[in-house]
Amino acid sequence: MPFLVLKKRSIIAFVIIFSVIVSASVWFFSKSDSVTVFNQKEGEKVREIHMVTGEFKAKLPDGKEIEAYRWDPGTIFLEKGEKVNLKIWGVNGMEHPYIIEGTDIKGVVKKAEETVVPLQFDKEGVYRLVCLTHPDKDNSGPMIAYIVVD
Ligand SMILES: [Cu+2]
Repeated sequence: MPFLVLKKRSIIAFVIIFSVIVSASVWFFSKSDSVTVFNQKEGEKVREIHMVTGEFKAKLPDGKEIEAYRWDPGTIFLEKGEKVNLKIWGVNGMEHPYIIEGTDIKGVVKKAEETVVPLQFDKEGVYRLVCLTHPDKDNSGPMIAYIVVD
């Protein structure tokens, strides 16, 4: 069966080409995440959603104070594929380092600063915007907002 006779060089070349294709597709599919941070083109209409950082405080009968930081509003809605600039105005709390779960979006919202987070989701679902300093009630939270993509 002469067609099975392959030169060692062509086998090596085949293996190299094959592994390049495999790693390229692995890279491509791992990159095609559910979210893309878009680059804004000039004159392009991008919807804005506004949010602030807020704080709830209460005094207990024993004089002890409890507090919870919040994103307000706590739920926002986006269409799948829609471009939105999420503008977060830092009011309460000095700094809120945040992530959006399921994406590589992260940053810090600071007091008296407006943080603009460009959003565009290719997959439907509910994504959580979480403050890493105040993620739950034991850490003056839960400072979690829900991004509903539909
Ligand atoms: Cu926070």
